[in-house]
Amino acid sequence: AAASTPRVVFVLGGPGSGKGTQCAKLVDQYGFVHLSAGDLLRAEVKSGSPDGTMIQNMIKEGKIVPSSVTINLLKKAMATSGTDKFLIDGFPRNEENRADFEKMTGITPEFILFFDCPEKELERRLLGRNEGRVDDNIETIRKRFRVFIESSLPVIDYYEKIGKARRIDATKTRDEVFETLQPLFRPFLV
Ligand code: UP5
Ligand code: MG
Repeated sequence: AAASTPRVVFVLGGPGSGKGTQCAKLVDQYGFVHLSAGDLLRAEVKSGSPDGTMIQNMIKEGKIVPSSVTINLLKKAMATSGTDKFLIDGFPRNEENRADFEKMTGITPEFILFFDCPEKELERRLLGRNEGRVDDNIETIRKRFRVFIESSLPVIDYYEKIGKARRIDATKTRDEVFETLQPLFRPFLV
């Protein structure tokens, strides 16, 4: 059978806004495949790939890895997944990411989620997380916040303007946030 065009939802929001947490819940209930761009990049570092050192340095500085690297990882993960419903978490982070993904895959998202949360709460969550991430220290966290505001918010604005952004109040509890997602994802059950 001919492969159908994948259906993609981009899950965006500041560092620690709950993207990974909510994606895990959505996978269980709606049968999406969850692709975290950050997780794919961290796995690439671990695998000892030639790009590994560059990627690790970018993550430590809170900088955005060149589009082609991230998009190739996403494309490979999509191709081997065996499904056609994807939550792409933490990507696109800048205008280059957004435009290159469209060019390299031909895919435009169904909609994007924007997990909105003030920095004070994001900082509290990131410093409370204990997963040994090289970017969960106050110095890198401040850099990630700055990059989010300067590079990632304009991407969210772009989707706002074309009516594709769905703003979610991410300050609520995990279960409350998940409740607010239900009406948006119900159409994917059919
Ligand atoms: N938590 C979650 N929900 C909560 C709630 N409602 N109330 C209270 N606590 C809540 O959650 C963070 C923490 O908060 C957890 O402890 C959780 O239990 C708790 P999580 O779900 O992990 O939030 P998330 O938004 O996924 O945070 P994350 O730190 O993963 O976001 P980032 O966007 O910073 O990280 P990512 O992994 O996407 O990217 C890391 C780096 O990789 C980037 O800085 C960049 O250098 C690089 N990168 C690229 O270059 N390009 C890409 O395309 C992607 C990444
Ligand atoms: Mg995450």
